[in-house]
Amino acid sequence: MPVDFKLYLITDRKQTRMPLSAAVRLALEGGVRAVQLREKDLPIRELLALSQELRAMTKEFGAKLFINDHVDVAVAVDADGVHLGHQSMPAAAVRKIAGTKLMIGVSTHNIEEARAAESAGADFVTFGPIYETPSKSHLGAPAGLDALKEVKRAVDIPIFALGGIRGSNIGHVLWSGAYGVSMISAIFGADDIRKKAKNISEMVKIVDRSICVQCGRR
Ligand code: 3NM
Repeated sequence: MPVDFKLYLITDRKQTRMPLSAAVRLALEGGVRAVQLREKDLPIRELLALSQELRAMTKEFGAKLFINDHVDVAVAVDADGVHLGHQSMPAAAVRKIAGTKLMIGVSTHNIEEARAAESAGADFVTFGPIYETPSKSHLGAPAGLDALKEVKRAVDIPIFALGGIRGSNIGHVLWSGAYGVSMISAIFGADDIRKKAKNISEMVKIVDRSICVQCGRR
């Protein structure tokens, strides 16, 4: 399945000032076309209900839905994919269960993890944190753009830059080899989620186009 999106929005209902589904709808209205439901502390039945709601909503917009960690929920709601972290089932095992029915994204933090994800059959990785971001301060110093460039040289699958990504640094990460960008707070923390999502989607398109034109990289 092609990775046909460049902006990958991750949820965190604790950062929105409205019910999560309302916030996701605004982001979709603004142009987001890939959403990862990442609500790690939700009881499984609530997660399932929210996943069903977001599945219906993302379909309305022709957007992809990924479920963090829960392969069973992803299959049950007919999601497009699953997003795996280091405590999730390994990507190779998920591939065995789901075949090509699910796309697989994997969170990575260094070259080794990115290479392992690629070998295990992941469709794409997130790599981060690129910049300081409060929720990941326990991971130590951010990886930065040089590390992103190294990961780009190490793997062929698409890399989504993650951690502290906002409008002002999208150009830097895409020019450093990221295929796309992934974010929580830049969109869900905005006063006007729809407007911010539109603004960031357009920025990603413009930078991506300029990269294509200037060096024919993609
Ligand atoms: N994962 P924001 S950084 C959920 O590096 C997450 O794997 C990261 O939030 C990683 O866009 C991160 O608000 C938080 O910085 C991203």
